[in-house]
Amino acid sequence: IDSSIRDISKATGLSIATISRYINDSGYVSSESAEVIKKAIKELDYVPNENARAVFKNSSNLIGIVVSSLSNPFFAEMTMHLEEKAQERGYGVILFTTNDDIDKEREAIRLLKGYRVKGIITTRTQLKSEMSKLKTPIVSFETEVNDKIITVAADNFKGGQLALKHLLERGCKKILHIRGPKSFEAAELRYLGFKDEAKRQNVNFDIVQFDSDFHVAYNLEENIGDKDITEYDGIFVFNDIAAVLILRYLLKRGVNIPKETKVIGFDNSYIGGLSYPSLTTIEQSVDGIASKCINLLLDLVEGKNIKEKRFYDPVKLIQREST
Ligand code: XLF
Repeated sequence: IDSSIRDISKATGLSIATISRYINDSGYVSSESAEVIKKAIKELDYVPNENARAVFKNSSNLIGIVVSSLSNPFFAEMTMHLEEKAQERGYGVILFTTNDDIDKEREAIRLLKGYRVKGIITTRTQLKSEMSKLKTPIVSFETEVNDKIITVAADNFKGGQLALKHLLERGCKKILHIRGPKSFEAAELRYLGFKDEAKRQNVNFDIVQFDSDFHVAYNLEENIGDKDITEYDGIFVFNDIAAVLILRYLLKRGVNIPKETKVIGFDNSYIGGLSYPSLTTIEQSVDGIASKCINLLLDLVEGKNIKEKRFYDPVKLIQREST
């Protein structure tokens, strides 16, 4: 028994059973007793032991969030919104970060099951087969796990198309795409959209492949490899954090942005507004996406049957100084 329930019992002279019934709303308590207990709870500043409750009900009022990394501002913002929206609907959050490491992700899911969370939001999960077997409701951001699990994502393909169109409109002729890791489904779709539009417009572009987004700060040169990226006049980078690193790389080499080279990112995370020059980008609405993830997950948790399994959030061009 929660030790503070004993304190309430002592203070009120009522039995532990009566107090538990009141707290767990699990049986009759006379209105006089309820008043007395309520007063004691306030005076003793009693907070129920959520662990004990979870064990008792074999469930909690918590959802799990498994996020790639908080050092990428997009995911930091997304986590903030997810927590806020969960709270608005009466749920708390347990957070794990994985750095896109499969073993860390597996361990996060195992622990979340142990915490008896009601549902889980994953971000670009790499554990498709494990996710398919999970009994807990899931909403997957970006990765399409299977045709039963809900995926929420930006319209990444369309975003890639918009990026190419914008570079052409700004007069770019020699174009480069900094492509994200192939395991990021969203980044792949951005590349495919960019390629699709390039084909339609009959233009070519080169590619530099990155193996990560938030570690690139430490091995940017290695990721860029032998290519002289200062030679290009238009560069589409698969996300904002990588794009800001590219801005810095080019500026250090004396490239004038946007005069000589125009750079466009993807996300519209706050980092692009802070950089100098500020970054043109394709916005994926982090607020809208977080709302969608939480509302869909909690609808599932609360027993709703949701037929649609794919939700693509609209994207839009945000033009700033870098183009
Ligand atoms: O997974 C993609 C790639 O990076 C994600 O949406 C992001 O754009 C976040 O920065």
